[in-house]
Amino acid sequence: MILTTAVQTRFAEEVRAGLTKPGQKELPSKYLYDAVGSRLFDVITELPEYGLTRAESRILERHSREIAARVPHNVAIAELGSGSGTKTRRILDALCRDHQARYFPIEISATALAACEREMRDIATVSVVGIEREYLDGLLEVAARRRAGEHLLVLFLGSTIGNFEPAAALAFLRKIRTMLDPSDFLLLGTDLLKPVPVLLDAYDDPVGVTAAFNLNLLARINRELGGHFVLSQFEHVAQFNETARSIEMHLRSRQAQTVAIAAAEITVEFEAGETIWTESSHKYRLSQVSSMAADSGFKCAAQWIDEAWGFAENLWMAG
Ligand code: AVI
Repeated sequence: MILTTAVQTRFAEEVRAGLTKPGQKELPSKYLYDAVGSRLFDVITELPEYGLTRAESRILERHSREIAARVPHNVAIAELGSGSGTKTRRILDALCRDHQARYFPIEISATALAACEREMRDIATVSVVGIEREYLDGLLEVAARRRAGEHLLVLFLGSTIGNFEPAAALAFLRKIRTMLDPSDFLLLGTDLLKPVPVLLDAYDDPVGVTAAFNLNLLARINRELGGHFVLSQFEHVAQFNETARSIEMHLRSRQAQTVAIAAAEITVEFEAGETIWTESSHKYRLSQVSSMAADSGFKCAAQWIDEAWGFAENLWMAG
């Protein structure tokens, strides 16, 4: 049965727009994360070829105390896209060793919020208030709940910022800045540029987990929108875009074919070899990270780097 909630209607509209636009067909990467996609992503983070998550965990394991020391005691923590909250635990443990704090995980997935609440349950000094919203709406709500004299620390980990196009990333960071007071902070994870073969392995692993993660988007369209994609007729492609310094995921049509998608009211023609662009993951130079801070109205307060993989955790101050 095909449900037509507001969310499904929006999904159908975005699929129609992306697959009927002239030139490069595309699908928004946010739709990679349904229940199946989120689980596959969790497996990706464990793959030997995908070092990003382990690099950030190492930084947080080694430097949480230093991060905590730079942030005022009277702080509420808001996390954009908390996932299950495992990495955040390290920061909360350090921040709330001897004083109380409120933690607001912001997530569109109720399941992820519940997992996050479970993960933090036993930190006696932390009270968790889950916010089931899109990132910026959620942050607006947290800012509105701020108590007198309370500072805000916003967490945006995992280099999810890299999944935004550069102009959109800047607009997003500027919007965050407008919601903060000068003595508030943003802790931002950024994956650094590294040799192309390393990136290609990370986004096209030999076990095929990333391929399954990408192909699941077509399976999701079949499940939720009455799509007729034959998955074996598409293949996962990871390629490096030198100009954008981003690794792109595509789904390539193995042959000329036509695919109907009922809820989107479209029939899409594919040429043999034609691709659907499903995600970009931008990789940064340190100078770019500094420019992003300045261009969005933040000041770099501190930076921790994992040299083994190439990942920077950045503490930016809003003032
Ligand atoms: C969530 N995001 C930071 C991941 C990345 O590395 O860009 C998503 C991902 N796509 C393929 N593998 C991982």
